[in-house]
Amino acid sequence: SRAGILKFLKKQALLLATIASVVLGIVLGVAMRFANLSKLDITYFSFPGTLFVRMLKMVIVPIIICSLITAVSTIPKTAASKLGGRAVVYYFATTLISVIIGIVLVVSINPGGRFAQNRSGSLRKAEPVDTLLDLVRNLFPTNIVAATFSQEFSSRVPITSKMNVSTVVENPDTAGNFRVNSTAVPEEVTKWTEEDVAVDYKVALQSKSGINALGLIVFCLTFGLIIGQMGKPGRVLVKFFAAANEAILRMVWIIIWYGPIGIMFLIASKIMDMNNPQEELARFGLYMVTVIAGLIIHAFIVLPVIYFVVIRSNPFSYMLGALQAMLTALATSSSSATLPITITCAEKNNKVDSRAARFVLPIGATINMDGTALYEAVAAIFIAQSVNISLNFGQILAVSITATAASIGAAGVPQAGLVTLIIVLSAIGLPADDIQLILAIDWLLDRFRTSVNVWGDSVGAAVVAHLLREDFVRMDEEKNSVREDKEDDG
Ligand code: DAS
Repeated sequence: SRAGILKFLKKQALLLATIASVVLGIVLGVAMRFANLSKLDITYFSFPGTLFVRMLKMVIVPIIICSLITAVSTIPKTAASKLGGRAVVYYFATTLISVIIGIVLVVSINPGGRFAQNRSGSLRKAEPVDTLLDLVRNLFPTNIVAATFSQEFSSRVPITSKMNVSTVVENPDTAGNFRVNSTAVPEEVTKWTEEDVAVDYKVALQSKSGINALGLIVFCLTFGLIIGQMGKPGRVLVKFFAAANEAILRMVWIIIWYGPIGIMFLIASKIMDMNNPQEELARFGLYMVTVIAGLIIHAFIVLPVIYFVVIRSNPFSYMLGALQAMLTALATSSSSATLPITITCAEKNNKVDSRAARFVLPIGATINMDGTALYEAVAAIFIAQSVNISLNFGQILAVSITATAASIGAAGVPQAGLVTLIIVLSAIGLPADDIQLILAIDWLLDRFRTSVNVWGDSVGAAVVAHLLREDFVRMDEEKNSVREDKEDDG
């Protein structure tokens, strides 16, 4: 009926606007390519998109802090450990499945077999030990807030020999823009081409490990558990964080309405920024097909089946509720930046129990990356294929284990997966510099895998909430009876 359609349109207005903004962004980007703007002008053009990402990042730290502390401090210890246990099993199982899908596809399609390529560039050895130690070290950052988003730039930032690290002051935001402080002159920036920049992976790797939500998570979980157990003196803190959480979520709601504009400019400016898309597509066609096919299988078959088997309701209407977050992930290439919207989608649209959502989603955004794991497995084997190295079973097993670990280690920021791919490569004896072979197309695959990462987290929230539903009901009953007792007393 007409009224029904109108009601639907009104309810989904934001989602529809977001879908429209993705389409408009693509059209605008393609059209603006004819204007041949310089890199610097594209940076100006993308300003509204940059603002969107900045707004999201602004609320990430408070959101991680408040939601994790609230999640674990408001439930009994036994429920908290059950929640944690179920979540970890979910993260691990789905990541492993996605890695296996990736391996099966890349081995059978063999996208790298068509062109054996000689290595270019010097061989710089990656030290896997360093990377693993970094991971553990980052569980305990010296400054939890600063560590979360300090020193942010991705491996895609051109670091020339003329520059030192301090000259790049701000990450290329997700649109791939970067800013340089006064030590480098703007003309120099506009003159850079892919050829004359050397990407220093080692530097990128170190700076990546500076972005570290893991440390914040460890801190907040411990803190939340402690104040939950403290009894009366802890109660004021529990209430404080719960109230702060509500306030932040309202703030996110404002940011969400700016989303469509931000998303449109992020996508348009990225398309304007592409160097030579035809060549990239021709060279990486089959490899891209392999990665994207894997992501589609995981997102549209595996995760929905898991959802259906556990919850017995329609996974695709759940997906509709999470779509806003998935599109934001597509535009920002960052699970962390998307987190505020992922939480809102789960709680508001999909009515997932907030105690589960606030636990599963912030942790998931940092460690549960199905898309990244799949991508890393495919990428590593693709590289081996294209340098004519055939892998034995043991090496493929090593790929699956390290790809899982590398996806956990990757931060939820643009192209983090490309950097942690070094771990996978070194497990099969390939040099770190080989990531150069797939660098050109990574920005695009990054967007798709990030979207799948966010979808995986969203399904996880629903699954874990469902598994704990009886515990939650019991907790609510207990809370109500305590309240009634109090009222009786008064
Ligand atoms: N872009 C990522 C994310 O935020 C991780 C990756 O690079 O794979 O999920």
